[in-house]
Amino acid sequence: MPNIVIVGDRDSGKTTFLALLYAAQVKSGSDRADDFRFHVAFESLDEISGVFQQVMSGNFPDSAAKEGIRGITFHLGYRKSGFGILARLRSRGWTPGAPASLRFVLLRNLEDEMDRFRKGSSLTNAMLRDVLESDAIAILVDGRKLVLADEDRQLGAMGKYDSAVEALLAAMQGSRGRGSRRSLHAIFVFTKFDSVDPKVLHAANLEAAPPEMKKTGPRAAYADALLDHNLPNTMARVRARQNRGATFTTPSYFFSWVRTDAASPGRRERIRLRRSDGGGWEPDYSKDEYLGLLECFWEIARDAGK
Ligand SMILES: Nc1nc2c(ncn2[C@@H]2O[C@H](COP(=O)(O)OP(=O)(O)OP(=O)(O)O)[C@@H](O)[C@H]2O)c(=O)[nH]1
Ligand SMILES: [Mg+2]
Repeated sequence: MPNIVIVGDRDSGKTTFLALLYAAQVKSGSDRADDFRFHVAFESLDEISGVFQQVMSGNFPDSAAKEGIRGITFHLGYRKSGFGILARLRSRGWTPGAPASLRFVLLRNLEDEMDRFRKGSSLTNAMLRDVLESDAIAILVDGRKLVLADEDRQLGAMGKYDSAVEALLAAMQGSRGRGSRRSLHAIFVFTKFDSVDPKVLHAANLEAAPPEMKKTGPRAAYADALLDHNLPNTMARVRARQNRGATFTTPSYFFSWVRTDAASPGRRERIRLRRSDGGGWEPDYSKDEYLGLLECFWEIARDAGK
């Protein structure tokens, strides 16, 4: 089964991201439920449905829900090749086929994990073995922690995160061994993009919103302008041609945001709700980005299954 590892710093929006991914998936499958199968592994079912219910009612995951989720299995129905989910939603043309499974492994405490790995006492952790053998890595980048100046990055959380991610990528490549033909995919997901510092975007000469998904060139340039500065070691690793070990394919980029209502005395910040297409309410979030991301996962599952 193809594995995708999801990494993110503490408080970077990991749980919210998984809940919104689940929401996008449930939603896109609801009109043709039989074609689009989605399951969550038994051990994480409670947690994922808990956080799902929370975001569906406008709450960020609470601290009780934050701790549980570690691994999630999606079973994905296949679409006809060249027929994306966005097109499918428009036209309703959907070819049922054998479902593929995709397992997500959520790696938290990345820095501690990589410290241990560097000291050689790793792989006692079964999770880390799954991680090293993954086909893809989704790297969450906290939009609120993006900075302008090099000193800020080195002193702040981003610098440490950058080294930890870079170390993990190196380990994933190394564990593939020489001449491995399976490709490695890197997917960058900017979280909390609704609250990225406008000064940071301005300094990088960027618009407030990223170019739309189908404009892959400008979109990559937009993301790279932020990533090259904030995750320089990670980006160098992703781009490097390897003479041994696996090489990364061209990265994909997605942007996650929600609309919020500010906290008031006695009330936490809330996710704003909007009417959904099929009636009812859903969180006001970057749904197209999540559908694009699901599509990207499908492609990885399909390639890995070949
Ligand atoms: N404005 C805004 N805030 C967000 C967004 N996503 C997460 N947050 C805020 O970030 C907090 C942490 O989000 P979580 O999803 O719990 O983050 P996490 O990485 O799972 O946190 P830990 O499991 O504690 O490491 C939330 O309580 C929100 O306050 C977003 O898209 N927009
Ligand atoms: Mg969490």
